[in-house]
Amino acid sequence: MKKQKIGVSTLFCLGDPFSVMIQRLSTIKTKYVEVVDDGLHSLDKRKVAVLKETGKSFGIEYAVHAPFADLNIASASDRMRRFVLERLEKSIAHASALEASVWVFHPGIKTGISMFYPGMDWKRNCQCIRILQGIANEYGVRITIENVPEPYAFLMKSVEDFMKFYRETNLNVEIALDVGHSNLNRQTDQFLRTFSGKIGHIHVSDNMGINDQHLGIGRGNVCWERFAESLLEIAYEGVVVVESVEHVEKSLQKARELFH
Ligand SMILES: [Mn+2]
Repeated sequence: MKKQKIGVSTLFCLGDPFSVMIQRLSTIKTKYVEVVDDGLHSLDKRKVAVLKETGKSFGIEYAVHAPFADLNIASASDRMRRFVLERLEKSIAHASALEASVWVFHPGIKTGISMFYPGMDWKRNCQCIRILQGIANEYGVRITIENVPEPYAFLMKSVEDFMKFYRETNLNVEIALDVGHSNLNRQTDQFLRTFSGKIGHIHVSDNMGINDQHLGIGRGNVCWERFAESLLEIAYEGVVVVESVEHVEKSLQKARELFH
């Protein structure tokens, strides 16, 4: 059995300057890092160069998490959606420059006027995903779409949402299964059963089943032993990225014990 690759997301230090995050990467013992392309760490040419240098020195492989603050691929405004796609294309280009093994992005979210135009936001969400898939193909980047958390008005949170997506589009974009998020709608097992061959990336963090707390592994009510067993059953071969914002080193250690 191949040993599962364990990584860490830079989400835990998104509040720190980019230079501090780079320092943390050199001390944290992991060879796989998912860079959050947002906030103080929003990528540009200089930051990509620093990451590449750091990657070379420490033998780190990267994933990139798309920017998500204020970016809605299902926006009701054409101009806003154009801007969002432009921003996301930049992120894909940076992921390509970093030779990232995967680019993770969020689906769209309903707006204050969605109720007046039933189905429009869903249509725009799917159109934008199609465009992103096309852009990513040009850059040679593999993309995965993340199941996002309750109680927000996101368009793709549940197994049913993803089934609808695959039924109505002929896209085979893989899923970035976020186990913290699927713990909130109690669908972790169902996600694994329904989409066993379509899961291309995994985020792990813990919570008490009510809020998306991004706790350390084992500090919430996720049944990690069962999840680890399920990964073996579906012969998952992607990376497991720790997305906790506390007890990060301990979580990495736990993940290494769990997923092997
Ligand atoms: Mn996530």
